[in-house]
Amino acid sequence: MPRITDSRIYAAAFACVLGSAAVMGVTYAHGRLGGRVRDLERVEEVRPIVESLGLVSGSEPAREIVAAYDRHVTPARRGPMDVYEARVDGHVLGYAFEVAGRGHGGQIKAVLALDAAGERILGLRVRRQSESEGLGTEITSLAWQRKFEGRPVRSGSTYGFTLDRTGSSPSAFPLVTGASETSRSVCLMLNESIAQFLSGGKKMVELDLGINKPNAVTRATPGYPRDWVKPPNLRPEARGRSFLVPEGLVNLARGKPVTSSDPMPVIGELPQITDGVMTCNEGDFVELGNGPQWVQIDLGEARAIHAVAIWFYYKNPIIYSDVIVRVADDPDFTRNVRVLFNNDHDNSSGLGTGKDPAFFARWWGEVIDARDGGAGTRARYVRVQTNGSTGDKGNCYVEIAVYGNQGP
Ligand SMILES: [Ca+2]
Repeated sequence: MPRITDSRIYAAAFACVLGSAAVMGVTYAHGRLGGRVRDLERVEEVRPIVESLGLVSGSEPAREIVAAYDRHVTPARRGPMDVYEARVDGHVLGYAFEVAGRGHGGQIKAVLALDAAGERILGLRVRRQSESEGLGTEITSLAWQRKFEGRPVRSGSTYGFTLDRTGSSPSAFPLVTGASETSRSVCLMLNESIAQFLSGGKKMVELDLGINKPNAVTRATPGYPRDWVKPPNLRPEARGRSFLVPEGLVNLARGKPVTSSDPMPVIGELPQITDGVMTCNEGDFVELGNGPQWVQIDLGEARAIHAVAIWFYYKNPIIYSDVIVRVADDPDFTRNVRVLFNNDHDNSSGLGTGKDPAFFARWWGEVIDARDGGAGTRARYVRVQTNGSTGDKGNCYVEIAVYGNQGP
């Protein structure tokens, strides 16, 4: 009997040992496999970061990719924004950060790297994308991604790139062949991230003028006036220019009182200029007398203004003359007067020569930049002046919106 007991004990012990060994074996294998998966995931995680920063060429073995990350890159914060700081020999080489946006077919993720001064792009690497076949392969190609290297991140007051089809300037976005929606998404996603980085990490968004809501505007077909003389300072059409502002701005002008150099308009009434109606049909516009005329909005109190959007009468192709936009602390424009825009190239309106370009009034509105480096322009009174126009309408205003912070 003891032998049976022994053999049972041995059998049980043997089974136990065997089982443990098997469990250990599986655990070991799983651990190794899991480790390898984690290693691979880590390589894929850090590869776009070190490649965009130019720390590796991309052809190195996986362990060198990871080693370059570990040696040079530290996760850091820029205000509320997560960035990767890269250092070489104790000096900051640059910063990389994740960018994300929605493309035509799904989400696009990439890593963008800027130099230490925040002036030029070091590199761009697309992480993954679910754009449709063909369109996606171009944005993941090294050739396309390398088109961004060395490009300036700001031109004048514009962050990032413009979707200018004819442009060959350094700020012209490298268009994706046959994919205007993808180009638009990627361009906007890069511009928003660049603006956020340059604004100390504060989230920046494209200014929403409300023109994409149904029937918000009259979609007049762009064209040219008959027998017109082209102003020497006429700029190309600027539709689709991305204008980035801090999140949460509102139209401070909506419903605010309007005064004018012509208190008795030929057509319409002054409150229509701030009533939020941007359509351009009969009865939607205010026509002032001939010659230099202005309209003025009192915001009620001084606010940080980031943009002034103007819709002149736009149903016909019209270029308004001597467009001058100013802000001041008092209604008579004697205190702290600042010029936001002036395209009076020959000083025919007498407020000084302006270097801004002439433009066609269009349904997408004219956005005047008041960001002033990011903090906005602080003022209570906004005055927009014109001196007639080329075309058949004199000084005709549809709407003026003033975008700024709701609070003080
Ligand atoms: Ca209106």
